Amino acid sequence: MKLIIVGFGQCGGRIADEFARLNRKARGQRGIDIITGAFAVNTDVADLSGLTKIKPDYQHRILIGGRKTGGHGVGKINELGAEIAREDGDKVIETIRSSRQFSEADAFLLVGGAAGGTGSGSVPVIAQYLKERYVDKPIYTLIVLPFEHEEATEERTVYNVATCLKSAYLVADAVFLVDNQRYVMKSSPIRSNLAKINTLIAAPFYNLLCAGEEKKHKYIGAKILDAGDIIQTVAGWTVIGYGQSQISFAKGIFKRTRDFRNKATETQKGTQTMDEAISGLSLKCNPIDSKRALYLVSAPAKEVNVDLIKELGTYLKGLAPEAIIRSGDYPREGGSLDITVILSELSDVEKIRNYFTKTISLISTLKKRQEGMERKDKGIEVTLKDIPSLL
Ligand SMILES: Nc1nc2c(ncn2[C@@H]2O[C@H](COP(=O)(O)OP(=O)(O)OP(=O)(O)O)[C@@H](O)[C@H]2O)c(=O)[nH]1
Ligand SMILES: [Mg+2]
Repeated sequence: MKLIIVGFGQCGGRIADEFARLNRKARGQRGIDIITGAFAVNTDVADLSGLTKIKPDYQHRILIGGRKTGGHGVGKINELGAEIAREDGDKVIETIRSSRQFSEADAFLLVGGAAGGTGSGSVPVIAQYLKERYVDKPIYTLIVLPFEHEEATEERTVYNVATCLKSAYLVADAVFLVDNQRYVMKSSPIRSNLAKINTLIAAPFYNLLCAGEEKKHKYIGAKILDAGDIIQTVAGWTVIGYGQSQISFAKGIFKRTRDFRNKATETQKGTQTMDEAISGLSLKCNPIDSKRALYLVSAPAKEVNVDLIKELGTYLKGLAPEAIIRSGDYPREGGSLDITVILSELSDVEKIRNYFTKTISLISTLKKRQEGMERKDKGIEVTLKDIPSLL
């Protein structure tokens, strides 16, 4: 599958940069393209300058709202981010459309951090613009949720997240949810290392996008997972995960013997890897709530057999009984078994629901506070009114 990737704001731009790096890797290692264009859109000049893989010209790094912000961002006001995106949306879309490989793309992926201003406000607006213009290409969004400490210290954070998520969900074909906090737990020593987190966020997409683009016979699986399967699977609230285990040739775990013990270990290794993919999903959710799912198994050709794929299918069906499950295999060289899992069309996601509830109560608190202030402004007059008079 080939994507046009557009990153908005600092977070979005950096993740788009990471996808541009993945495309170079795909070209170098596999001779294929998975990204037909990588763009960064921002109200902040400095953030655009800090990118490394997205081409540095103005046709790939797009400054918006220059007049309104003086090139310094919108300071976490996502309504302003949205307003600027509405004003400059045509410029953004025109720039993307005139890129060389535009027509080759199967879908769009728009990326942004939900808690900021620029990305949070502009991802939904541009998604809507694209949706109105391109009926034949799905519009996906990838929304990054803030670290816990950001929510604790700033009321605005939760509000931005809720409004961004709701708006993106309304217009886009799917919302990939990515929780920054998950990656802190996984790699605590690099707590502040966003670059490393971005690598982990983009990594599950690598084999997934490559699998359907392979041209070399030996890398084409028995069951190819292509753009069509992905498009059929990805809808609404969506999470993605990735697991990997080393295949130990020395111990002969994956040796093709007829010994029943080898077969048992082989299946066990497969389900363990799938467990790892599920426990490492980009946002914690309950697989029972997903209505569509897919898994891709990448491993040396002689290690993947029909039985393993089937077993994994049964295993995933057990976890996500209501989901329509698609699958594929992707023969690779090397010594690892990699499994990518997508759970999609989730009917409930606790964390997202909480953002909405918190924001609703925040809005009523703000309203009360506002009323309180108005009363205070009127001073003694207001309280005077409620005191019984003797006259
Ligand atoms: N994973 C990841 N998260 C990031 C990165 N940069 C910022 N964030 C997160 O994104 C949110 C802030 O959004 P930004 O992208 O900085 O904001 P912006 O879209 O540039 O908007 P303004 O700066 O307010 O104009 C916070 O939750 C950050 O933790 C990054 O490179 N990777
Ligand atoms: Mg910024």
